Amino acid sequence: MADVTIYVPDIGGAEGAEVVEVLVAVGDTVELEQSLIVLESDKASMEIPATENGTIVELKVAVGDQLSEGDAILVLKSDATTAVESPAEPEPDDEKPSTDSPAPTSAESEEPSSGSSVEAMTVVIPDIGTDGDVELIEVLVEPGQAVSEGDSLVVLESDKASMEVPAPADGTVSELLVAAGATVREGSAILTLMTAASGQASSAAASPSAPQAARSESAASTAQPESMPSASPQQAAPAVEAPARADAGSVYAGPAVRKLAREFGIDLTQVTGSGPRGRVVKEDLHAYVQKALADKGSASQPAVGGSGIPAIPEVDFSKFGPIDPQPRTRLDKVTAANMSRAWLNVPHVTQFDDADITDLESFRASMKAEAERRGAKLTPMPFIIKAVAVALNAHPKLKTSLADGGETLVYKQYCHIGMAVDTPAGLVVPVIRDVDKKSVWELSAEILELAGLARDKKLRPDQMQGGVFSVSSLGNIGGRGFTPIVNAPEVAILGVSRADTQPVWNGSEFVPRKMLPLSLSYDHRVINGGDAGRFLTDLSGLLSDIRRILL
Ligand code: CAO
Repeated sequence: MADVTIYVPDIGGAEGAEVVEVLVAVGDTVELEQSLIVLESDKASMEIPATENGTIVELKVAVGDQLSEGDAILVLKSDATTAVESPAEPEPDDEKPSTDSPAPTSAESEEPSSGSSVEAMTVVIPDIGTDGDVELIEVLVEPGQAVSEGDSLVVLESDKASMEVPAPADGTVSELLVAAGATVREGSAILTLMTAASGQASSAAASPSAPQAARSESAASTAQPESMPSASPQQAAPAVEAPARADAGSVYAGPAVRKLAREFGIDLTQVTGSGPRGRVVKEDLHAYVQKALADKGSASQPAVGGSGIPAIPEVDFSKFGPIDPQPRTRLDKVTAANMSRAWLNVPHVTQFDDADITDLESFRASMKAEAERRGAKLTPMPFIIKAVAVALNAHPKLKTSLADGGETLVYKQYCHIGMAVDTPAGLVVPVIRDVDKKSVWELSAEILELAGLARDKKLRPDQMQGGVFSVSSLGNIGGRGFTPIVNAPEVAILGVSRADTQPVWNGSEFVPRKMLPLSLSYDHRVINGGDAGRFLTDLSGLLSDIRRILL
């Protein structure tokens, strides 16, 4: 990895612009375009971005310095590794594999007689759909191990799920650059892979499903992964996204600070700026959040719900008998935090109904042979999800979200539905897109695929985002009913329990009918009992006579 000095670019001829904020520190990993410092001239303030990904090794400026174009700002260890980090002495032309291929060092390359060479490729964490740090919980390979493109290299655990980073190309692991327990983010280098190269483009770029990896300078660009598309993480609860007040724009703060404030839901007008001329700097936001957390009970807390709730006392259970304390997975802890946040922020009401699915079950049984022919598993779930989509489109309020601190209700013209999946690592909610446009067969295949990916920790972040409503089915497990917690910022969730044959009065006699218990929890700030009742009645009707989903 090469040391790269970043200089002040052309700042419109401004001489002696003052450094009013240093946004990074030595040891920080920065990404291309990430703001490094804020300069202020007599005309404007401007943020100077990183010109490449890397880790900062030296800061050459401090707040108060006067800088002009060409002055050094900092030195970073660039992630843009060359295939040859320190090129070998020029070799005689007749020994080179080809005139435009990089000359490999003897330590890092071999030259098979075929004329192909071996390149050292630094594999980095691809776009994982989150701006923040994630924990690397497992390293699945070791130096010397041969891997094929797509083989899992490491396991990450973000606030949404566990995910595995696949090898971008065939090769042999030469060096591990991280260990389990490390905190990483997009762009962090994880290992060096020796890959076969034929003097052409780097193999990282050649693979469409490869994660973003540093490439040789001979290829001179970076691959954007398709397997990990860029997507902003879905907020688990509205408290984090509480909008800033309308007059926050008049607060003296740079874009990076505004972005951070938005992410934490901090009203900038409430923050006292400690920078020059009252400018709000990052440290002010940290101090503000710390104070808000400390001030339990204060109404000004930005991201903390349920203020003033007394904590449950810690108990030393070993006093009563043998115990076995187990560390919880990050996914479990984040799920717990999201559940508490949704529970504390959303006034929940749960409404119950039983859908008569006797005919649906007969139809499903009659389709068993065809399902086997198609290699499908036709459970009640695809019918339920399909019926939910039809009912949601008829009752669009059930798929809205609150915005602008409750001033606006956002109606969504798409119908992506989340499905809770129970996995050994914890609860995850993959999202089935455009349910209203898919057939029951398609949904059945997708449910099977997403549940499999969830259990194998292979869901991509974008496969867990964008849901408008969630369904949580415990039908395969059992139980007569439960009250699911709304997956905020969604406003409603359907709980499905185990269908059972019950005696149902038909007006003259009791008849055996297969009844499916449904429970609809909803956010009473948005949905009232009438809305929920009409939705649930329609949904039950659709499930009782599944032909109605065609109407
Ligand atoms: N009533 C009776 N039987 C049901 C049923 C219901 N409501 N729902 C499913 N079943 C049956 C299926 O028909 C299947 O039986 P057969 O193999 O005899 O046909 C069996 O249960 C197993 O189903 P499945 O779990 O393989 O598939 P599914 O489509 O019903 O569910 C999924 C898929 C991913 C939703 C489910 O596997 C799962 O993970 N559920 C747990 C979700 C959860 O944890 N929710 C709680 C979240 S809050 O903590």
